[in-house]
Amino acid sequence: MSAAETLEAGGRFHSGFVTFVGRPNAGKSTLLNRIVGRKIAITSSTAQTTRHRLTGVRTTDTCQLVIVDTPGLHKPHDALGQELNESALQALDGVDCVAFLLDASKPAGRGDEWVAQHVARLDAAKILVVNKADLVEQDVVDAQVEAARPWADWDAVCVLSARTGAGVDEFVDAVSSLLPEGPHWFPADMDTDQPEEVMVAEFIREKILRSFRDEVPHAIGVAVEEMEYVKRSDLMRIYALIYVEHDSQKGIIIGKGGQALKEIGTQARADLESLLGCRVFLDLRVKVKKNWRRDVNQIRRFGYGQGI
Ligand SMILES: Nc1nc2c(ncn2[C@@H]2O[C@H](COP(=O)(O)OP(=O)(O)O)[C@@H](O)[C@H]2O)c(=O)[nH]1
Ligand SMILES: [Mg+2]
Repeated sequence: MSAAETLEAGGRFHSGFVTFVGRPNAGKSTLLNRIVGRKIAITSSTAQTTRHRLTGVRTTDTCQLVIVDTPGLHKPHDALGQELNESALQALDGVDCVAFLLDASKPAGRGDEWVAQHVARLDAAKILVVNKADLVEQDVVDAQVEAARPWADWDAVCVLSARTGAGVDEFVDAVSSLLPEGPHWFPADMDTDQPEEVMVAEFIREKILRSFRDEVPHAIGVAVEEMEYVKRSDLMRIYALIYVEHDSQKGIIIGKGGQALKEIGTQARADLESLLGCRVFLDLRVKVKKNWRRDVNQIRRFGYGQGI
């Protein structure tokens, strides 16, 4: 029987809110993109890549998963870190299901256990997810599962690779079976709650995260000043500002003869054209805003953490 037939035969529609938690870099945003079926969340190997709490929606004939991706939980070092933690913890309130992600390639440690302790206390279905299974042998996966098993009362255990997609359908099935009966919370054709301008700013920030090391990625904030669609040439003109904290960082982002900034622009434009489905003209400027990461108002103005 197909899913649609099951519904007609008296099965009820299931839906609910699912939160992904786990330490930075576990692969939460990659898994979200994989489940939604297109890139809505940025990813990188830099910690604190995700600064927004964002929602991705996957709707099937029988079920709707409303997935909340969070900045990873970690020990905060500054106001930005604190905001990101608050945002991640708040996202746990009242959800139907929590998926706790572990990176298979890093031995489960105290940091993971700390996150799992928050999960264990929740009145929600709990799934242990061991991600990045493509990177390790089966015995390593088994060891991760055994290490994490006592941390909470898991309703399901899933081993998968968000990168290759292996095991992801099984994970979606596991979540679906744990969700209560419920309505469509979002229209079936809607896959994210993020405004276009926020996604554009984030896609630009992703290129910076992937191009620079050390402090630079953390010191960056991106804001879209203006987006203007020119119908005649099917072109979106985008004007965006990249904020840094110090003059030296501005120099690094711009690079010799503007080369580094140009490269960021080229990479971002390619991504933005597939996001927006039209040609893109991208104007990027770099501005210094001293110590913005200590300024909660500025953090929220960017929309990071709990946003405005
Ligand atoms: N090999 C491998 N890499 C992955 C997998 N999932 C995520 N990654 C990589 O791990 C890094 C962190 O992923 P991201 O989704 O940004 O992690 P987040 O901080 O938990 O949201 C990125 O470089 C991803 O490409 C996976 O299943 N296999
Ligand atoms: Mg992320």
